[in-house]
Amino acid sequence: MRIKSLLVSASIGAAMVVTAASPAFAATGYNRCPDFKMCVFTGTNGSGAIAYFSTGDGNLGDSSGPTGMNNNIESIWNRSGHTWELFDGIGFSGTRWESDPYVGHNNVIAAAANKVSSLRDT
Ligand SMILES: [Ca+2]
Repeated sequence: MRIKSLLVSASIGAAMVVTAASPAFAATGYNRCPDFKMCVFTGTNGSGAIAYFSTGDGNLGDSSGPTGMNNNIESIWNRSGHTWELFDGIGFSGTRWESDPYVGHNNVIAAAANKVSSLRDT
């Protein structure tokens, strides 16, 4: 009887692990952004593909770092704790926009939507 009892307990334990893991796979929108990162999204309101950075990327159009983000960012969440610069050109050139920390997530301003080609932590 003791062995049977232990098997039942183990079965319940396994089921609980599966349940607890499910929300992580169901993360959507802005909630995909890890702590302490600069997150960018291809769609508005945290939709579409996500990429996130610790220090930045001098050319979103090349194969180094995330791909598919060049001239394709529509919303951001700066969770880095630092101000970031975002640029229309590669190599931190051209029109420059700033992203302040601690202001939550937002769609980028219309002038910057689908324009950012490089970005960096200041
Ligand atoms: Ca650009």
